[in-house]
Amino acid sequence: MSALPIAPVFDVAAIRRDFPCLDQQVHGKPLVYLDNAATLQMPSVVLDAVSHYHMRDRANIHRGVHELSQRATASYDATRAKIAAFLGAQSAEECVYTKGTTESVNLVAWSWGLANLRPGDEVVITQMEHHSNIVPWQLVCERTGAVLRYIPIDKRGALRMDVAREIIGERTKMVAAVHVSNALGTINPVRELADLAHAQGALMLVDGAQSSPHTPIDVVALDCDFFAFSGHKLGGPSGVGALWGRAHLLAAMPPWQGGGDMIAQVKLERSTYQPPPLRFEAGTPNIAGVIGLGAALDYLQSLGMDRIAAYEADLLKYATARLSVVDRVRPIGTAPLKASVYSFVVDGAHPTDVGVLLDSQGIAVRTGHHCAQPVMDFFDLSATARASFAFYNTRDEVDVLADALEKVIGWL
Ligand code: C6P
Repeated sequence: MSALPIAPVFDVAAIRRDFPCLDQQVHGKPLVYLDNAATLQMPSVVLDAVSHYHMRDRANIHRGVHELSQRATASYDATRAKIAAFLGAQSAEECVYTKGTTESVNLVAWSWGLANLRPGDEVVITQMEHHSNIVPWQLVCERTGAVLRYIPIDKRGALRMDVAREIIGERTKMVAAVHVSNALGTINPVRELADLAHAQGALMLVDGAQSSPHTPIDVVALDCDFFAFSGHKLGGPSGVGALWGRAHLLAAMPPWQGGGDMIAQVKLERSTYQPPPLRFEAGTPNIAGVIGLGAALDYLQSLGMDRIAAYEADLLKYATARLSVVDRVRPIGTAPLKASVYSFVVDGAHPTDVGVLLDSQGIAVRTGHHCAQPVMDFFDLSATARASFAFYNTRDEVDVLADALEKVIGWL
């Protein structure tokens, strides 16, 4: 349940006032922040929740009988139910606090993967994964003798589902796929992948780092087994996120890190462990981060994820039309289903130069390989420039970007 009432209309001007960082000049120009796929700006309610913890409730959690620890524990624990509601999960106990998507994938790879993968088993990922959904599987496959396979993409940056149907077979034990590509914006048919995985008795992990900020998530409808996301991409603090997993799968998984809070009893000879989610949460966590994440989820729910999705879909459509007519601009990633990301190259110019010159105009975009080097290899590029949109961006800002691009391209 959201702590804030749902906004009756999607009032972008009012929403922008909730984000203090947006209201500034950069290099003498009004900031146009279009690097939301890297990190979303933080609404005041999150800043307030984090600072309230530090100013009034700062204490360790699950460890103190004193008032401050009780208050901190209550706020910290409350985020779990908010995550469950945000993801459409059946139980808060299925939601494990992590450092973010990267740690969530690593948790599954190192805990479930080491315990379950055998030589000859196959883990299937896609060619458009972020490195955080490639490297953990490479590491665990090396140790277990399992084989890592990938589903290729086509020239538009869409998944080759015809190949997916051939690759996902009786040896497959895990399918791990990104829901929305950070480098291309492609929305993947993860429900279809989950059906293919389950038909073979395999599990399905969804990297939701880029879908969770832009679309309503329902893990039951997606029928996945694990779902990973990051707090900072949702307007929460960095260094915090979550892994959702089906209760019976989490219950069967061994700990992957040991320390305080995850144990039932410790003897010098051996230890016993808490049930999930605590089993996977060793050590003093990012308490303020988890509290801030709870406030961020409340904030997004108050805007309405379906409204956010509809608004951003319109903005991306506008941006695609507006930017695609700028001379020498070539979009990278033109799949039929996309969210929030416009990656592009300027023919004859390096993306870094484009990024630096746009910055001189007050416009923040990301340039580079976006931690998705296999995508760059596929398109025979070393980098792209990427404008990524959020619910507080406007068509006016898209126009500013398009006009600035025309200007800087003239300089290059
Ligand atoms: N993408 C981007 O600019 P962490 O770092 O754990 O919060 O998120 C990792 C991650 C995983 N999957 C996807 C699809 C992602 O986009 C990201 C983070 C940022 O695109 C930083 S590289």
